[in-house]
Amino acid sequence: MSRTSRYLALILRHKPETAGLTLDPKGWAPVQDVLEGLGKAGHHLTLEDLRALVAADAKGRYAFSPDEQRIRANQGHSVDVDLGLMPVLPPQWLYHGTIATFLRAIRSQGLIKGKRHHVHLSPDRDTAGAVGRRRGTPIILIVNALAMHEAGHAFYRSANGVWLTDTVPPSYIDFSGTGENDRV
Ligand code: HQG
Repeated sequence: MSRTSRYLALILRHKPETAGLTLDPKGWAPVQDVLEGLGKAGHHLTLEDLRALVAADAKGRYAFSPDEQRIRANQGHSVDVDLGLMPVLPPQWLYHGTIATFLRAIRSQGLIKGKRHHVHLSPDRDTAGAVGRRRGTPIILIVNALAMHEAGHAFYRSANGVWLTDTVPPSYIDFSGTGENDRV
């Protein structure tokens, strides 16, 4: 993730005010204002540059409105926005990449969303591994998403394929790949 992309994530997800931006209720900001905000922070981009950054982002973090007048982050916000995602049927299994330090708390509380709007789940092990690796040696938890759905938990999928849900109670988590079962 480049410094510019990191700054864009900061202003579109967490602190729009640092770039003088206001997000609308669905998280959109005017492209012109975003370019100005980036420029003031030393990231001088043309519209073409921004288009290229959005297209090249490995995780599809950003999206333009169809008329290209506005831009938003596809997920990951801590500011209060409503992305307007519709609940969708999840696959049987989803994956969550984390690290050993958090296992004890996850065993008792389940997965919680913390500052983000949702718990983030991955569609496959490799992606979950990459998410966990941001913090250390990854540990992959398997979530019985279909059973959660059947029990009434809503699942959403962001524009970049990340699965989102409110919370994952411990009873739906398979900890068997963590090596922890031997110790409890
Ligand atoms: C852990 C990146 C203690 C959780 C990635 C994680 C993802 C708990 C951390 C996206 C816990 C939260 C999201 C509990 C969960 N007790 N720790 N009860 N429940 N945790 O960054 O899922 O680059 O908010 O395991 O690729 O790591 O931002 O969530 O380690 O898609 O686009 O608390 O962020 O995408 O960390 O990552 P995060 P995450 P971007």
